[in-house]
Amino acid sequence: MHHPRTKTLTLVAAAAAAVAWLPALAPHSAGLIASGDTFAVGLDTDGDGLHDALEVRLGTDPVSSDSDSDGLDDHEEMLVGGNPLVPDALGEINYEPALYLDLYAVGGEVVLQFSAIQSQSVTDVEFVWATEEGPDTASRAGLSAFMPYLAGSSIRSASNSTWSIHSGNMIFPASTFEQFDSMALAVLARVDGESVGYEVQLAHMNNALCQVRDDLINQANGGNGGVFPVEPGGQQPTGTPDEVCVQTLTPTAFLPGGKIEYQVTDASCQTLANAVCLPGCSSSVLDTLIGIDILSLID
Ligand SMILES: [Ca+2]
Ligand SMILES: [Ca+2]
Ligand SMILES: [Ca+2]
Repeated sequence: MHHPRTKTLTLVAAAAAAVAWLPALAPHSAGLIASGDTFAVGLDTDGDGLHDALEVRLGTDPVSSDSDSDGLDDHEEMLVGGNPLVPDALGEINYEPALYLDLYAVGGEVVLQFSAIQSQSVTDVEFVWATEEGPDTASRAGLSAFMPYLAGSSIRSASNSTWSIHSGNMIFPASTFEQFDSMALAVLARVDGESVGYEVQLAHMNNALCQVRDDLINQANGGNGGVFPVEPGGQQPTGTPDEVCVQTLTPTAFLPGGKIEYQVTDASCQTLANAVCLPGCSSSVLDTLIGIDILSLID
């Protein structure tokens, strides 16, 4: 009989590891503006594990843990590859070791949420970082370098009772992310013995720090890529829940250092739930964005 081995995601700091690979914390010059009192760091109103600020950007309902009422909560759907806005058949969900990483900013802080779904173990967790300055900046650093930023962690059962979901949050000064035009951050781990990774790509658009996504959730609206301002409400304090630009991003060049040049070949804002259009969205057609595929840099 198979006895699953259970090992918690142990977040233990090695002694005083150097953090020199983290960018120096320059003065905050780019001016991420808090979007009012709508969002707070760490707020998860419906308790599904996804912070409110992430939910408005994904188009999921921040006050309903299961936006599409299919029995899988929104956070678990992001991990198992379901669509949190379209009912999925529970019996057809294929549970596999997986990681998920996402981030948002409120005021001067960037919150990084990372999660793993596992049946046996999560080991060898690492965060990896790359900037536009070249491939040698894809420093591979131990988890310990991030430990000063860890704000919390949790473990809960998945809908499939032999699986569990590990989550953690880290909080960084926004200035850490403001000094590069484009960068990428990834989490790597061995989950149930398999090496898995998940990355987020960041780029500036119209002076707003944005996350480049090729998986905009509400693809029923025709989106197949686009950007979210990292801060809900976008760069301007509009009083609106969030801003988004649904773009068709066409890779036009694969550059050294894992960099991918995309051209925006179409851009518009349709009715992504809870979001409004990023100012300048339609005029971003023919713009180029540089994304960095950090996972390609590290095999
Ligand atoms: Ca939530
Ligand atoms: Ca659901
Ligand atoms: Ca679903």
